[in-house]
Amino acid sequence: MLTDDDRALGVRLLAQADALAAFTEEAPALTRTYLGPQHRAAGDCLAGLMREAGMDASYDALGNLVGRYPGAQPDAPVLMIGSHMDSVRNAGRYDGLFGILSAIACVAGLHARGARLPVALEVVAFGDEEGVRFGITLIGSKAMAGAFDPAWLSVRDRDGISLREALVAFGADPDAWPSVDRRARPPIAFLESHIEQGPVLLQEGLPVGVVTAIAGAQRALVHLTGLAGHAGTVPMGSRQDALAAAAEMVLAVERIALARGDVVATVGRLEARPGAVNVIPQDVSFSLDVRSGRDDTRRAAMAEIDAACAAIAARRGIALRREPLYQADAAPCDPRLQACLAQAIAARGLPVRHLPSGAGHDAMAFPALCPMAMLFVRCGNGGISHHPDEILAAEDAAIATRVLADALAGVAGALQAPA
Ligand code: HGY
Ligand code: MN
Ligand code: MN
Repeated sequence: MLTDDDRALGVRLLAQADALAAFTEEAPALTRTYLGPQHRAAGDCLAGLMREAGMDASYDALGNLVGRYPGAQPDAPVLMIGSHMDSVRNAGRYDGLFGILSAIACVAGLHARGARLPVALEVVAFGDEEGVRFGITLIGSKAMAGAFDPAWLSVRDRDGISLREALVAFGADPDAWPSVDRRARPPIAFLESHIEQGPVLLQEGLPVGVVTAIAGAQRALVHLTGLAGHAGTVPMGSRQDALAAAAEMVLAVERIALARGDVVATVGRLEARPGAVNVIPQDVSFSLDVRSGRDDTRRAAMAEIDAACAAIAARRGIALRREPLYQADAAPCDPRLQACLAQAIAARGLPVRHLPSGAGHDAMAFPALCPMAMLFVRCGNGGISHHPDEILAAEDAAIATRVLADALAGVAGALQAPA
């Protein structure tokens, strides 16, 4: 049963998300990419909320914003919570942001009571989870887990700006990236609350759910080179049309994923050059995103896709190069942390639903560093996400935040207990 305070909390969280949605590069659409001017503006707004909640807040060397709320003891171990503040293009306003705002609200509740936990809390707003600007993803969370690749500093965005240059322009320090690595003193756990971005909780009438595992994913760019020519004079039978080849490959990707059932595969971006109406396309690049809850299945599907694309390219006289962008294995959520979340849900008289995450999250970078778990909150509108019609009810935002706050108190004890 929600109290008036709960309702007020939910309304406040949605109002904060609305305010943060104003920091966009493509108004009226919401697009906020890593290290852009809106990243800084939104980060400064979040830093203000962190400070009001009794935290000190600062950016690390890679532009992640970190808020710190000391524990009951000066050397208390760190429990990390948070999510990402970047977005996809034309995004919804709760993807990532809800996880940050709900984490800040948990700390604000402790601060209001002058309470301290046996752990220090660190709230992190990761700067790059989506990978929109540089094609890489999980840059901040991977760096914390010791998986940052300094070669990424040379990767350039579509305007030719390198990650190094973007970090310097942001006021961050690219050469200090090792300082983001937490392996020397890892947090005891990482907890992320996040909208489900799917229909399960909505269909079952549940406000929250406990994530069991995060699907593994592989991303690549496929570059095709054919032969440009005059659209009016080159006979159909002697063309090396890179766009026609790409079209056949895109349908092959869909066919292979459909046939396998436990794989999803998406071509989200396709560029054809020279892009003139009366010229046969010579150069085409398209993105590939392949995911599965099982890593062996995902790898087999990617191999089948590679073979199908190679055969199409050979038959059409097209050169093909696949540029790997990113790979993350499926990440299991720690059973003890799942139990903490389940207990906090049950204590509120709510049914406990465990479910996997088809979407990737910062939490998937953490198993290499510390135990992690995720709390999902129901989205409305059929669960649509990565879309401006993403919906979160104030009541659900409040319930999820209360569950997260209750679970935090239980985590310290749970992790000291034998696994
Ligand atoms: O792509 C994903 O699954 C996440 O939204 N970055
Ligand atoms: Mn997303
Ligand atoms: Mn997200």
